[in-house]
Amino acid sequence: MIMVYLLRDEPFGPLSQEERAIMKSTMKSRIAMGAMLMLSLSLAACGPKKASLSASMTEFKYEPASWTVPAGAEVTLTLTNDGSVEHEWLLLDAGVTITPPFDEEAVKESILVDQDVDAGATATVVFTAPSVPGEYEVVCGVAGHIEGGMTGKLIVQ
Ligand SMILES: [Cu+2]
Repeated sequence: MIMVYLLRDEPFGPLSQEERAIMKSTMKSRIAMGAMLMLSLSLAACGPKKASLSASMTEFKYEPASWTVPAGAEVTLTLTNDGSVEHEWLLLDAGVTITPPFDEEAVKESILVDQDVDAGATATVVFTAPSVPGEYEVVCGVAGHIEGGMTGKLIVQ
């Protein structure tokens, strides 16, 4: 009402029916535009975060051996096996740590990501990072490799 009065030639005169109608439709379109702007901003803010990680695998380590990702991010992990035997990148659920020897059957419910890579090969795996921040253990499940030191950690922030 105040804005319309200020725009009028006769600032303090009464509003005609036509002026009321114009004011009403202007308000409506402004509200619609505002709602659309807020929607597009919230969509941009809520889109999935993305992270790209990589690791080289050799006997018996990951390089690097720790990776950091935002919670819930869509992660693209590229694994290159620069060693001479098969290696794996297994991500374990929160609170799960492995005491060798590795028994895959015993922890299979807790394996979030399981990627094997043949010697000399490269593999890419896409997964969703855990939604709960924390440190998640990564191990190579090939017999004897954890004992050899082939472990890492995924840090979720
Ligand atoms: Cu290995």
